Amino acid sequence: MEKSALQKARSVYKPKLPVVMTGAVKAVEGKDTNSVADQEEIKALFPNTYGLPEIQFEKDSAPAKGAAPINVGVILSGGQAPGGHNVISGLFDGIKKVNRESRLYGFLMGPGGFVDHQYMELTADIIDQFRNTGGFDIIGSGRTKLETKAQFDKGLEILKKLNIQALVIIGGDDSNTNAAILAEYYKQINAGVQVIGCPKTIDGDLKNDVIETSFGFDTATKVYSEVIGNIQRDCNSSKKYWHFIKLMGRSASHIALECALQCQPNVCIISEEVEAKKMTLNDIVDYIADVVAARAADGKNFGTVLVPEGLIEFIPAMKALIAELNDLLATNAEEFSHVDPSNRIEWVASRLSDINKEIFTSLPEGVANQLCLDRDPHGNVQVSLIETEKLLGHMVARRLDLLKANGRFVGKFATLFHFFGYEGRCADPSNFDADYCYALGFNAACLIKSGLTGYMSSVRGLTKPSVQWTTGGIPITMMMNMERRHGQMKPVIQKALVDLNGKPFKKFAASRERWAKNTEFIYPGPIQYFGPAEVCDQPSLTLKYEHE
Ligand code: FBP
Repeated sequence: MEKSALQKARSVYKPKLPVVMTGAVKAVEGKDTNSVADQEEIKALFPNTYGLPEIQFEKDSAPAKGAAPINVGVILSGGQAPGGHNVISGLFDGIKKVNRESRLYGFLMGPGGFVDHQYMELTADIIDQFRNTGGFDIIGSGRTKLETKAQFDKGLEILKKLNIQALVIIGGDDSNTNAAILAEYYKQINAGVQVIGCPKTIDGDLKNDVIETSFGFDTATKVYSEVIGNIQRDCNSSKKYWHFIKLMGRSASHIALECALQCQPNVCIISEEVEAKKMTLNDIVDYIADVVAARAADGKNFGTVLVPEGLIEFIPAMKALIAELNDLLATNAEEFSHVDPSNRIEWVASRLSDINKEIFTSLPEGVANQLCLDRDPHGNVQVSLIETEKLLGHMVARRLDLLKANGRFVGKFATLFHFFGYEGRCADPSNFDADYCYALGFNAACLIKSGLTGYMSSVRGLTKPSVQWTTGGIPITMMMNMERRHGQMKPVIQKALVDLNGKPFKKFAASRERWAKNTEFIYPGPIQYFGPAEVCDQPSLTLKYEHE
């Protein structure tokens, strides 16, 4: 693999491991745990792994004893997130520290590789090529859902063949939910295989009281903020465009909120607030149009609007439409697949209830079509593919035409559209993510060595310098509740949406009127890997405000 100058320099970066992990550690048990809700149901579903204690690692002063080698398998699951390679290199170094003869196997292209026995051994040569790099290309990732007994049994065959004692699943809330189910199953059948999860997703929605953030959020939001900042500077230089910028993040608006805190745009929509205030699409359009008109009255015919990609699902009327579409398309999948693409909208409209038909047929054709596309394997609408930013831009233009006719808008409204998502998912991890991920992987090796299963690797105190972070394990069942999925109640890890009473949102809400009226753009610039800690090692503002 040919490397850029930056890649070469970056490959020798040594992640700053928490001090506690630099020598021998012992696992100290905390209190027994309970699930966040629905305790009785979760307990009944996880009789072998429910209620386990939290684990914290402490330095062990006892003389180090030699330990047998451990063979470990690793899976990257779901969307890419910067730092995945460092989780794997931390895990590799961790098991090699236990015994030089330990071996690490990577299952290829996600959980599918585990079920289909596609794997490769990750040797030191391979690992060294990928240290501190972005991407998941070391072994690839995939979205196959690991959920059936047949898959678990098939996977066990290869684990046994390779003498693997533990499987590490690096994934988001759904993948870690499945890790917990797998851990429970292997314990129940005495398979002799431990399962450990690691919290991954740029979306930032896998977090709670005990998992402070998912890895990748820090780097991805820094990449998006750099580009938003550049656009803002361009916009403030020519003063002639309104930029509508959609940001990835699935349902939650954490990414949009973090970018707003970093860049201070004129408008940022937060889906969770839209839902809480029961706002309609027209309410959102009116809000943006009023900001545009007020700035135009001050002679400012330019600005930026940040739109979270999941917005459409949070507008109550759209939510109801999507729910009916989900059912309609799931129950008539075969028939729908034969409908000529040019007739799809008509086919769908004729089968919807009157109220949803009215909304559906009022949408621009592109958006209506996008709402009918395939769902992902977890049943989610593929919100990244819906051009919400264009929908809003066009509707705001129509609204401004009306205001103009009434003499309430005196300016110009020229729009440009952007979507930032994929360009942030494989960036070289920031120092924060490089250190955090390496610690998560190294810590996973410690959890394995301690004989634990059904735990998520947990590294905390993340607003402090990384050497002061604390490490341990959290029983995954502790994060679970029961939710309706595909028409059935299922145990799942509770997704964290933006907390409207939390400090990050409050900081944003306290400033947004000023940012709308004035031009108070911030230009964060690119991620810095070398230089002073205040430039290179800062965590996200979301993390900082949540823990100050
Ligand atoms: P994960 O939850 O798997 O980490 O996915 C993150 C994400 O980037 C979302 O923000 C986005 O909606 C989705 O993946 C896009 O999926 P795909 O890569 O399949 O297009």
